[in-house]
Amino acid sequence: MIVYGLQTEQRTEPLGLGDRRPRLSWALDSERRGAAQSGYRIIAAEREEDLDEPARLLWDTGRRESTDTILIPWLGPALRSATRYHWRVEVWDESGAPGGSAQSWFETGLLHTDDWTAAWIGRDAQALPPVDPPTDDDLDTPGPAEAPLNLRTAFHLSARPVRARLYATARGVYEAALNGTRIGDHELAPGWTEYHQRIQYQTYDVTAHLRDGDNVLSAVVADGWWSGYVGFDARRPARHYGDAPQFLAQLVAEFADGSRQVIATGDGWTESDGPIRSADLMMGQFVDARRHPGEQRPVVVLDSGPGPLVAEPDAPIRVTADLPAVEVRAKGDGRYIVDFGQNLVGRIRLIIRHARPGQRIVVRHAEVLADGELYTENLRRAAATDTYVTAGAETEVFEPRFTFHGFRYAEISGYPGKLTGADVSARVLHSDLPWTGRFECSDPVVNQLHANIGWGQRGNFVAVPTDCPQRDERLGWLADAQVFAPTATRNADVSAFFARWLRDVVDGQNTDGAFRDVAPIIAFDREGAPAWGDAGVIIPWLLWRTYGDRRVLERCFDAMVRWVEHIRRHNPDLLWQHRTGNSYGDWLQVDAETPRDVLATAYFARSTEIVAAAADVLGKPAAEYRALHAAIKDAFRNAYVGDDGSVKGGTQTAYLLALGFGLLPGDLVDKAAAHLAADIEARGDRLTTGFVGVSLLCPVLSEHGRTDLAYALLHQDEYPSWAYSIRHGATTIWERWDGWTEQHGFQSAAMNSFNHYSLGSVGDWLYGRVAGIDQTPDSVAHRELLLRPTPGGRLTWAHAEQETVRGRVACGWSIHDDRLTVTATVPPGCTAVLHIPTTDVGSVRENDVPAAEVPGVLDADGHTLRLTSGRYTFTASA
Ligand code: RAM
Repeated sequence: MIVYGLQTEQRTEPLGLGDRRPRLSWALDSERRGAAQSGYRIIAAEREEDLDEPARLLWDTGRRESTDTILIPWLGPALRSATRYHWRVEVWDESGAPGGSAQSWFETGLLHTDDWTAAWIGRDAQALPPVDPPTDDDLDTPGPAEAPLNLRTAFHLSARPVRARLYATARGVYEAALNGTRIGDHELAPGWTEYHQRIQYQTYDVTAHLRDGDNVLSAVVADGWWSGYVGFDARRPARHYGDAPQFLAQLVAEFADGSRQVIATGDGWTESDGPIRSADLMMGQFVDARRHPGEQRPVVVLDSGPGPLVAEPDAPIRVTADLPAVEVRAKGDGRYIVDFGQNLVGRIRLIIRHARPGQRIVVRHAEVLADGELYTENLRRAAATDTYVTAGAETEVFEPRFTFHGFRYAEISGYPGKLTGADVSARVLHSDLPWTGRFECSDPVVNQLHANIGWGQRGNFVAVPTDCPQRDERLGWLADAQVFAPTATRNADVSAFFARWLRDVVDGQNTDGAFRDVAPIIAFDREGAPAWGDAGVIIPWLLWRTYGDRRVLERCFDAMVRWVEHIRRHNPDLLWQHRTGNSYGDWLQVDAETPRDVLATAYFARSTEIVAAAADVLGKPAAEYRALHAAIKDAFRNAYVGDDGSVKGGTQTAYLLALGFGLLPGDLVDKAAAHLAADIEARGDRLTTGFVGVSLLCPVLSEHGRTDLAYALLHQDEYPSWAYSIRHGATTIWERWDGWTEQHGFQSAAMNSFNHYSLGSVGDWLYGRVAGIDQTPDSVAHRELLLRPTPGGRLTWAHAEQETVRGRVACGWSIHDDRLTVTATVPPGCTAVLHIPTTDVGSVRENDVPAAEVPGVLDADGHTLRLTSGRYTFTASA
């Protein structure tokens, strides 16, 4: 057996961990059928070499008879701040023989308030020429952003440190440097959280940056989410959090003789102008490369004390790819339009040669073209324009650092000389979550759909799960996140990312128990709408099911209960009609308005059902919520469901909610499923679902024996469909089915993003049904897989893989000449229920061995095999 993928608090070797009782996990791999862990031992020490010295261990669990491999809490001695802990896990296999070992480490951050000596620093506004106060016009016309802070301090070290860490954060977004060299690869740090509640600090290993003698620590801090434009609130200076950026940092150097030196923000730091004249996430960045840091002015030291600082618990934003231009088109008037072939999120990198000083290069961005020119109307107030004024050096590189754009095309004007593809590329940035999924099939359009979903996920997981990355919005909309989250867990390890964002969701809850529409709260202070607020219940449950994260469920549980109680309190007849916030219904549906109370009540039932299930998991009383769930179902049935299985409104989404959330009595299920199918068929195999319904569409059809229809929708390429957008060049998921149509061209620019992940929630079904990876309803963290490879449509094969917390899961199928082949990988310690979609159950074999006799097959019953761990390849008649 191989032990691999060691994690501490759902991250690999985290530096600057804030948890005092972090949880340790590992994954297992083995080709052997039936491989499983029967026991483990964890040992830990402060020095790596001490792991081999039993007397020097800090913690030793001894051999524990246990199959547990995930999220095992640290029960060693209390962790000290700023300390690295090495740990090793040894496992025993199913026969009790040694089964392999692996080791990893984590390092704590500053765990105690009094570890901090740094103070917040900022610009002394008095020292600057006066600026006009904002007028009412500023509310309508975005003004230029504030110039970033250029901060520095010089210090002397009398030796090279043996170890040095920088702990830093900003109210704004920052990049730090030591002796002129950038530190780390974080982008837009510290990311975006509900700043009133907490700001994340980052930890960097800066040992190699420091030298014996004089050193300079510097930082550039721009507005970011703190004081820049956020959402569609155009106030300037923005008053969401603060008026101007601030910085806080503490560098701790440790020397061979055991002494320490701390350099912290506070008195003695200075501030100056720099080449970046303005930088804003939405507006863009303006750089005048002729300008050098000028006169150094003292900073002001703001409130001391740490403020609400927390260690960054999940992966930072990073640049993860560099896409070359696929086409550079000269417009003949000094402008170029560059196509990167992919709608992406990030910024461009431009190389400029032999410019004269003072030449002004302007870069604008757009997702799509109209008549060969950038179409920017849908960006609304986001100027998304970067400007670079050349210094006049032989070679200059322009890459804005404190902004990001959603774009496929860039228009570059003022470029000196001839622009070629070699001089420009697109830097892709997003929260750098480990990519864990792969899906592929025989149909290129479906593969493009999967790629579009993946790009939508990358581009919209930027600090928080956003609705869109390009216009003046980019908010953490709850419904978007909720419907897409199951797909997101397939593609990437989103455990720590969502767990962190859920803190903002929970903090946003009002005193009446209402979650909101967005988190962090910007612009909307109202109560969450049905399917929006419910994310506060649905996502913690998903994290439990997918990752086995009980702590996040515990942490959210009271808030989940309060949400359900909030709805019950205002809707005593259990139909959710009051306090529905800005009830959006089945947002962006196609001519099929689902009654809002039907949708709301269905979600009320779903959230209540989850609360009951979560109570069970946490050992809390569940009966009340189980009874409430049954009562809501009754109310739903009595108010909305006819004896013929019809559901009020008769829309696809009305049926999908009733079926998908299990709200119908047994005798009406088939009838309702028939109504659903009939509606789709009557429209020529077309969908009408919006954001909310679409996430249930294909899964519910499959669950009710109509995978054929789900495939028909998957392959449909007339409007409205996924493939329609692909036929018209989409490389991401559009916000609206009719973002652009042959008949009407662009939808209203007031709301028309070409990179919204919600309608991409079908990705979960591609993995779960087309390729066939799922888990049984009672399984947690893939302990018992449900593998249902499902041939259909035009496909001749499909295959998916997922790196789960227990190990790698794979499932796939192919059909050639009436022969069906099904492959499955089940990680050690897991079992699987595998459905073989054959016409002849007697024909199922591995090599020449009949299914029931195949080693590892625990049980064979008709189309269904129960498997122990291992890798399998079955063949059968198609
Ligand atoms: C739009 C957002 C988001 C949606 C809300 C209701 O502005 O883009 O996708 O959740 O509206």
